[in-house]
Amino acid sequence: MHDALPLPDVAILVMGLTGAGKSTFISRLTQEAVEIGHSLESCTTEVYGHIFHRANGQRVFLIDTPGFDDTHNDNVKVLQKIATFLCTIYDSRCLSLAGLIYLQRITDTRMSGSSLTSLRIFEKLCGQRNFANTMIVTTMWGLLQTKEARTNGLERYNTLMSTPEYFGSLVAGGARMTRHKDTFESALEVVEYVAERNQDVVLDIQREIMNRGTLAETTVGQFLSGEFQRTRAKYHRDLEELEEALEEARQEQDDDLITTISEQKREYEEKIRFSEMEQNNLAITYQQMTQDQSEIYAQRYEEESTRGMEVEEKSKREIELEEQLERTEMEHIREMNILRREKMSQEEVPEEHTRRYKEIKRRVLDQLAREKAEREKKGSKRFKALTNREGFIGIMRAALNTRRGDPFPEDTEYGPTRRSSKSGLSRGGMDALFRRDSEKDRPFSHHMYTRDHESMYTDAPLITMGPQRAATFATYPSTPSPPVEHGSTSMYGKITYALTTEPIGPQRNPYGKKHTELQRGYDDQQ
Ligand SMILES: Nc1nc2c(ncn2[C@@H]2O[C@H](COP(=O)(O)OP(=O)(O)O)[C@@H](O)[C@H]2O)c(=O)[nH]1
Ligand SMILES: [Mg+2]
Repeated sequence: MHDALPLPDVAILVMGLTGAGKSTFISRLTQEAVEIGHSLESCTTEVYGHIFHRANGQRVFLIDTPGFDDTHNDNVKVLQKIATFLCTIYDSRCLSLAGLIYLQRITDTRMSGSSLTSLRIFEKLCGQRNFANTMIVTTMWGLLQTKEARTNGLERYNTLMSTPEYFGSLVAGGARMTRHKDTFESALEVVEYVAERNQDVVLDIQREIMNRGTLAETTVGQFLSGEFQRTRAKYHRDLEELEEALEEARQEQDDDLITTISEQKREYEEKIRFSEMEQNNLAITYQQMTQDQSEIYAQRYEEESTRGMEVEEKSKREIELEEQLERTEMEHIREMNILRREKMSQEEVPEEHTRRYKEIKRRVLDQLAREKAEREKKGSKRFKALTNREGFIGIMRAALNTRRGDPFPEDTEYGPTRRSSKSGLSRGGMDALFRRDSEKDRPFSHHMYTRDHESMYTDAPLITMGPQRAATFATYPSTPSPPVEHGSTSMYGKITYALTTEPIGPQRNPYGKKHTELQRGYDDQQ
């Protein structure tokens, strides 16, 4: 009976500096060009989940992320995008994180400033207790072509692994390090290892942003704030020196020097302003981040749906042509029969008639062939548009939709809610689940399963559950499970709920009832 439960989708976060080989790694595995036909302008500027089907049928979303890079100075924006993704999946429980992959080029002869910043950001975002869920993957071994280069590469590999400032801390915390051979098999090995461990990772940033509200207040946010302040302090020191030099130049009345120094001063002042602006961007709340993103995903989803429909209209035209062909043939046979019945000799069957028939048939067949070719050209797109409903954009859109509005309202028709990191599904998420089922106008129950307690169900309303109640359910006697109508799974710590519309047990539709009634309904059952 547990077979009815499909293996839940999981996500693996892939991070690393720009150019570390993240997109390439993912495309080795999914064997598709990673800049594929979805409407994202570029995979390296957006977070995007590429689907990989494991041999056991489970879907793994490999989450390609934009890299942190000092040269572009938009680390805050990148962090916002990654944080939005992470917090959305955590809050809506639409995907759980099975683990993390961090990519590093072995060809880099030294760890640059941006390499170190990127690595520190990764560490802070994860939190120490997730180091063991990380796979560090070194890339570009193929570029080391001489024996000497390879020896040096291996030496660097060991240094990276043993130096605390580099990957040493991660490795000491239980991270594994490996060499990627830039093949499907090599990528598969890494991903299978992570997927098989299936750790249900909750990162520090996911937990923190729910508790603390803004990105600035998270560990990684504080780290970046510190970096901004350090950089600005340096700029201010440089400015003071420039100020002194300017004073000297003024005394010496050296106009050229005055101009040069003044320009430099303006440059530094500009840098300071920019750094302040960037740091201010960290003050964004989870709610603000998701609001922007949910609009983006809604738009992308629309675009993809429209494209899917266009292709379907084309095949309607094909059907029309096929019908026309059939009609022409029928017509021809009918006319032939009439002629025969009128006892005209075969020789006398007007050649004109047959010729006309053949001509029409050829014309329709030509058109049909063109339509088919056209459709085949677009065929893969149509497939994508349709699967995307179940794909990354569809899932994110649905998850973000449940995020609209205040995820932690003080008061709802179900009663007061408390803002708590342990509160499980947000109110918005619950509302969305309930509304979905009330639309179907069927009594429904909740099917619930956990990692430890494989399967059990109850029709007691999910909405009344607090952490303790969920724990009670987890020990509730198990009952044969109905087929799960999938689509809404949500996780609550270790506990995963799946919603089913199969009527089981005492039936009621609690949607719209008051919190207290639901509570009583559940308590009566006990
Ligand atoms: N030789 C070699 N080149 C690679 C490897 N991985 C990535 N590249 C190349 O490195 C460049 C950057 O890779 P990309 O996947 O776009 O990096 P991303 O920014 O981390 O997504 C591309 O030109 C890739 O073709 C690898 O394992 N070996
Ligand atoms: Mg990329």
